[in-house]
Amino acid sequence: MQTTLRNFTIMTGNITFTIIKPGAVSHEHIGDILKMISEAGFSIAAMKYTKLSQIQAAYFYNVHKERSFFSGLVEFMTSGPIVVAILEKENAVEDYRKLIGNTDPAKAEPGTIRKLFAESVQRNAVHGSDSDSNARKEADFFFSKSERFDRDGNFLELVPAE
Ligand code: IDP
Ligand code: MG
Repeated sequence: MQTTLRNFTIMTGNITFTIIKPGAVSHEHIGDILKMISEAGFSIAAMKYTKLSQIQAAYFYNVHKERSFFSGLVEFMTSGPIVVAILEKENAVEDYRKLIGNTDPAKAEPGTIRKLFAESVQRNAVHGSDSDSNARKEADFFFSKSERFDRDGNFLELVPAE
């Protein structure tokens, strides 16, 4: 039997990383949110249903460790299962931040994911990377090289964004 080796696709700046947070999962909004992501032109490069440990959540939100909301955020993020995914699209980071809306749902534009599904600033339905370099770091934290694919099914190799 012959095995054909697929190519690796190298991406710079065309991916972002998202989490559907515990509140949105427990309220059965996974399907609605994935539909919005798909209709906005993002394709799924990697995805899993998982649950964060305290250490994983603290590491992921380490940049906020001095903030007053940090311990509450870690508690919330570990309170139930989540969906983590790498999304691929041109200009992915910026376009996804637009699609999810402001951190505070009261300030989010109508029609954004957070406006529709967030319960509060903390329980704001989804995470979206804030830069190309963080998108890559977050994608690397959750997915191995053999778990991410481009639209043709080739392995997706991530390289540092300039
Ligand atoms: P972002 O998710 O829009 O990038 P960040 O400022 O990076 O917002 O904050 C990370 C997460 O921490 C938010 O998505 C939210 O869940 C939580 N958070 C941010 N600010 C507050 C706050 O003032 N009170 C409670 N939770 C907050
Ligand atoms: Mg952030």
